[in-house]
Amino acid sequence: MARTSTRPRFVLSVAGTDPSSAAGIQVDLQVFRDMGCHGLSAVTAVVWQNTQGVRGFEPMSGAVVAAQLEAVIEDLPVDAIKLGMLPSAEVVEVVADYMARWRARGVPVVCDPVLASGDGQVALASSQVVDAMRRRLLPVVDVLTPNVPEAVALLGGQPFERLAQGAQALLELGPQAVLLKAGHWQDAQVEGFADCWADAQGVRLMPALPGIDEDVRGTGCQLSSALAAGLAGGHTPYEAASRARELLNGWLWRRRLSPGKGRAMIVRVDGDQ
Ligand code: PXL
Repeated sequence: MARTSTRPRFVLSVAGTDPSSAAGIQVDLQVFRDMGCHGLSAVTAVVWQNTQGVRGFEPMSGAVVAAQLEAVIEDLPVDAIKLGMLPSAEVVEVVADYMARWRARGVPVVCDPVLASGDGQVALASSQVVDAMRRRLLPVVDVLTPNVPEAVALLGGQPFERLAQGAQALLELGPQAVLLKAGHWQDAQVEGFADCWADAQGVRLMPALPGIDEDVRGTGCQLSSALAAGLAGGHTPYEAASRARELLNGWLWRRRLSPGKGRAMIVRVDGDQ
């Protein structure tokens, strides 16, 4: 970690739950622990799901989310924040207000805009959520980490031809930086690069990492959590993003298992990184 202080780092996840601990808050807390941080959390939705998919969810009210965030902000140090599933426009607005308060204290905010289940089968947010994110949340975010379908939705349904164009257009919605995840996007294959970074310095493609030919649950949650933990440790946003991509790639290679009847997930039983 870049910081010399010995005070433990505290990272807050504001996200939905996953009883199978492949995604959501349960995995975010494991990533924070993996990276030497103490994890804090505020639940935005209780989701019932397993390796086969999302079965349903119950959104928390804005007041319940606010009460959880108030309990944290009044009491504990927070060095970075990761936002995951925000199930209603009301919750987005409450969270945006708290993010503005934390950022005024210098706390960086990573936003993973979860709009659908990882397999794309179940909508986890409505079009009102997308509007509220554009209006209220994106301007108070340090790093936005969408995949391509989420990026298209945030851009009002407007498809883009190149990743760089999409990342630049998202940057214009207000975040300080964008990590646009390529997934199986064709640029990634053609140009030998994966993922695109945009910030005030410009837009760049990030180097491709050794791919795995399997669809694994919870990768977006873990990437954004690792990025937030890197920021908590004092890394610059670009360094934290590069490091998070490499860590996730290592976890995919070393810890990928299929314990259930559905998609693979990352299983941590060894305590290493
Ligand atoms: O992987 C996206 C995601 C994030 N957070 C929660 C989820 C999912 C996908 O299903 O359930 C709570």
